[in-house]
Amino acid sequence: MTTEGKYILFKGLMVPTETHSAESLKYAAEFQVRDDDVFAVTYPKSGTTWMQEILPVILSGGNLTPVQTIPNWDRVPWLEETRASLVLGDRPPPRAMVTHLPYHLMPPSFFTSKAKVIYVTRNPKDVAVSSFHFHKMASFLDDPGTFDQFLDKFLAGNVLFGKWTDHVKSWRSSDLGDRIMYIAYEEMVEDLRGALQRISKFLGRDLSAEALDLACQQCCFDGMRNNTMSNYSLVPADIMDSSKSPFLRKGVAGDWKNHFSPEQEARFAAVYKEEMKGVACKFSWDKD
Ligand code: PPS
Repeated sequence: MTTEGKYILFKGLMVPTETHSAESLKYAAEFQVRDDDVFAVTYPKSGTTWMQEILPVILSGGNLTPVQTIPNWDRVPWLEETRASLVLGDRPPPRAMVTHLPYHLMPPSFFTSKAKVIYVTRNPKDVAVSSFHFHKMASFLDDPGTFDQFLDKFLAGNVLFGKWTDHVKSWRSSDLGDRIMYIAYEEMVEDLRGALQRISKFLGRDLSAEALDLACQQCCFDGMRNNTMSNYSLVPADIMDSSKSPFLRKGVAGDWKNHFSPEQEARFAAVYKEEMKGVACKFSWDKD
């Protein structure tokens, strides 16, 4: 089912037709997950592209060639997007993928596999701000209107992949034991080297101090902004217009403070409080 041609509804979730099709969603639903597959799972605008840079470097023990020569969407494809079937077929293990799917929409083979998951969470207020700017620069998405109008849509879940709270809750209540590692975007901003070490340990990779230094230079915000394979400059301006807002826009924690009015903050807080009721885990932004 399509909404104004720009989106397909997948199990009630809006996904863009620019990068998804009925076939790609079927491919994801029937995907045969292998035990050595690695998934980075994110709600949109929470650090997906960042993980597309980090995973190949760590999984290869520090080899920077893949991230410097292969576009992010092919090097670590989205499971549900059209590129996946084209690039994953004959890829040797370990296969790294990203996905925005909520837990219950992962393919059946995922649940019986030993595939590892890194779930990246970001302050939802910063997610809303990042998404607002993304909607301005991406012609395949609806015009966001004013920030106030976009915030209403975001809180109602009338945005890509539905509500932030539903996504986060689905993965927090997953039953994956030590197959899943949780990390916050804010932790990665604060201490990238420490984050890379945590991720390496989780994936059973041991990077030398020198390899870690190089990985930090490659995966930091400026490193990625200068990497044509990761900064979306390969995408034509009529699809993604960086002059309106670069994809790698600010890369900071707390930019919401430059966008939210006190009234918007209160509106957001009321919805967040209600929908996160009963969620045991506390996030760093819960004290904001
Ligand atoms: S998408 O469309 O879902 O794939 O977007 P996603 O990649 O998840 O999120 C984009 C935001 O992540 C920021 N980003 C980074 N921040 C800090 N350091 C690094 N290395 C980095 N790489 C990506 C990117 O700038 C977007 O956030 P904003 O706040 O808009 O800058």
